[in-house]
Amino acid sequence: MASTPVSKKQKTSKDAPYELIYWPGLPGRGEHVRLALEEAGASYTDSAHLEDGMKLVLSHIDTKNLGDAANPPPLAPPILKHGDLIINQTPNILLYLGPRLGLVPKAEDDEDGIYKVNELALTALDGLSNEAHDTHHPIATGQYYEDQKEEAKKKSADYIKNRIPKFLGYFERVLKGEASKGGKWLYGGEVTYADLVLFQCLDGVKFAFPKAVGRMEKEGKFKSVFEHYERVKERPKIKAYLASERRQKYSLGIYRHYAELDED
Ligand SMILES: N[C@@H](CCC(=O)N[C@@H](CS)C(=O)NCC(=O)O)C(=O)O
Repeated sequence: MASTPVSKKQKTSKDAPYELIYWPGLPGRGEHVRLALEEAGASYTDSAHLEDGMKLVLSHIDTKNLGDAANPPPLAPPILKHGDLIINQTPNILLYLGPRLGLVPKAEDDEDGIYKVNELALTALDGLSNEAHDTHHPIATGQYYEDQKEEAKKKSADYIKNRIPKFLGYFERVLKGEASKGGKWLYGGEVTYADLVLFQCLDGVKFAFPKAVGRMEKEGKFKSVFEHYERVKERPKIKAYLASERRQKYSLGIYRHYAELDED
């Protein structure tokens, strides 16, 4: 393969702190990045806790921003800045951080492991984050929930009946599968960022639909998934983070609790 011309190489100082740029005031998709950084004990700044955090986010997604010589402009947060590198898209950020934070298998032990971890994270984000958002905004992201309540009710009923069980059932199989290497973690017998993503997604869905998910937990069909959730929650650094002020409360983001959308 031809080597990259020096002028096109991205300079990234490994000593630079990670900078998470995300809307202040809610966990949102930024939480997946935070959990990875927290689990690894990495030092990072978070616009959620900076005085001008909102301005910083807006400056990156400003329609006048054309990016720079090496970085296209981001469309939406979360955004990660690391030295001269600026990237966005949650799973893309995790793909970048995974090897740096020790949250994917080492390439020398498992060359393709990173792609397995990424597929698991993408699957959790598809079904338990993106689709969870669509339950309260099934028609238009730019319109109020109140203007699409009827459709949201229908969407949520289907989400509870068909989609949550489908995705929890999938992760139940993953944890029972041989590639999990023992069923403690999703892949390869060690914690990876996919475990953190699934934890955060399930935490959000539990918040949004406490009755439906509570019932599913009691029924015992997805026992391994709920045990996995508790296992992630009890990891010392995650536990300390969740108890800290850095962990923000759910608000008007992806995961919203509207009692009328939950089951009776
Ligand atoms: N696929 C992107 C979605 C990014 C995204 O939708 N970000 C939200 C906040 S969680 C946002 O600000 N969206 C603005 C918009 O879509 O107009 C990712 O995973 O990062």
